[in-house]
Amino acid sequence: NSVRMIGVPVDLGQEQRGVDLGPGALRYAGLAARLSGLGYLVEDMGNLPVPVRDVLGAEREQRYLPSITAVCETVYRAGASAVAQGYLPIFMGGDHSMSVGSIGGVTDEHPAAVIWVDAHADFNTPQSTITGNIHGMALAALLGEGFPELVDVGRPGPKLHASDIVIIGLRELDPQERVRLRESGIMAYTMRDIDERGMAAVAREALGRLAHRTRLHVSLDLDGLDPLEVPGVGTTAPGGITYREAQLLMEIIADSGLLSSMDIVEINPILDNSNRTAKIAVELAASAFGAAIL
Ligand code: DIR
Ligand code: MN
Ligand code: MN
Ligand code: MN
Repeated sequence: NSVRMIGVPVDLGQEQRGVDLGPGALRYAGLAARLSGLGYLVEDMGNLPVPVRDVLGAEREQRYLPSITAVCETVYRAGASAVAQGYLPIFMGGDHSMSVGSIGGVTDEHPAAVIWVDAHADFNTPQSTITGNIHGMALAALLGEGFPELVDVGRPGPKLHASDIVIIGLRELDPQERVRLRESGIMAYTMRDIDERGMAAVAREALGRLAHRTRLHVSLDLDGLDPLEVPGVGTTAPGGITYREAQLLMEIIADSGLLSSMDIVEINPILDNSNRTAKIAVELAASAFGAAIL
């Protein structure tokens, strides 16, 4: 089995500086060595080209939509070719806007289910958004809603059905986004569900709901975890998934044998404490790819 690491240093989907440093943080935290230690052949293809925000002044009022679209097109092609060549791609963000490209790309030939681990639903449209930030619109775009440029990245139209997705760790929604999510039919496991039922029950039920697909993409937004444990994220929401709960989720995902690709997004090393967030992300990726304690 071969893994291909794909760096996507995009910070244009949100306002904080530093999330473009995520791919380096994951490399320094030893992602490649950790996965090769599990027996995978690991190829790091480096970083995809991403425009630097400081030289995109004129695009600011468009929230960098043209550049984000161009980045997502590049990510799409990298993801589609990795899958076509038999690799399991790991997309290292960058902010969550890049998932429009990564999830589009990995579903280029064959559909996949998606587990979206996040404090947020990223289910805004240009009409429902409060911040205007495109990282808060990524999942909506994958379902065919919002900016047509993003909806049509890689191939025209929606990339996922509502029944292909579960969100885990949800705890912060904008008012209109909440209405949209409730009407979408997407299954979301909130922090209350995790508190009441436990992560094991939530993870197993989530996989059961996705059993109509034979491939699984995990989109891991580190702000889904509790900011006390992972301080290196731009939009913190208190009361998140603990490190142990996240480990259990990844271990249960590994047991399914379905994992075919992964995003690791929203790591901001500038806001972090000695690269702790990337180190935790590496441990979670290792578990998702089959590391077991015993
Ligand atoms: C908020 C925050 N719902 C927005 N979203 C974040 O900007 O649309 N997503 N932080 O990860
Ligand atoms: Mn997100
Ligand atoms: Mn988030
Ligand atoms: Mn975010």
